[in-house]
Amino acid sequence: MLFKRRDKVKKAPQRENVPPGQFVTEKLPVLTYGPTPKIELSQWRLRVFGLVEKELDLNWEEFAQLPSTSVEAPFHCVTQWSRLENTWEGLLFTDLAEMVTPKPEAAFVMAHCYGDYSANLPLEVLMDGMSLLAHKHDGQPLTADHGGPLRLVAPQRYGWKSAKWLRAIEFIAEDRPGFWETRGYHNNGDYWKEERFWPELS
Ligand SMILES: Nc1nc2c(c(=O)[nH]1)N[C@H]1C(S)=C(S)[C@@H](COP(=O)(O)O)O[C@H]1N2
Ligand SMILES: [Mo]
Repeated sequence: MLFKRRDKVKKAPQRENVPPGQFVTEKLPVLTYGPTPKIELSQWRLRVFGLVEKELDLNWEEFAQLPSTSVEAPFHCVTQWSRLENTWEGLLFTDLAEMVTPKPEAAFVMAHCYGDYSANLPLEVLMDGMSLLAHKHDGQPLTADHGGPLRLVAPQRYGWKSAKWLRAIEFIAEDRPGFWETRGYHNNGDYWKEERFWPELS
């Protein structure tokens, strides 16, 4: 593997307790809407576009040159399972932001995926120092089912925001709902606040 390892390990702030309404599991279940897209590494690209000073369009070799950082973080799915200990490895979102320089108007990010899926997040959440573009989980390259070759991981939100099979990152000024956010899931998805579904549905 080409990925350069960094020494530092980021740790998501762990609270003693599991978020309300969640149950702990040891396994990492697969949760996907629709089929797992087939992505050839030779065809894979990551685009970074929108409100940035410098857009990017990287192939896998280019992506693999970028610094890789380990992050330890819990993973909480809105369907109520939580896997508390996960080690993700990849490009910290803060490092990506340094490469592209978001414009002052950029306030939100849309993650676009191979297949028909997207997820929106406030830029501030992705700049939390532990959100990353991950290519490894618990020391192993991400399997296709878990979003390989590359997925977003936003440890401070429910799992649906951690978009698998990342294809593009778009910096935007006005918030827009993603795939599940247009289908009844809460726009924000903070698991400590149990922001599971549209307020009018609960
Ligand atoms: N592209 C894509 N990303 C996705 C999903 C999906 O259906 N498609 N499901 C989301 C949901 S609901 C969860 S809980 C996590 C599950 O990740 P896992 O399958 O690796 O456990 O991926 C999220 N990312
Ligand atoms: Mo989920």
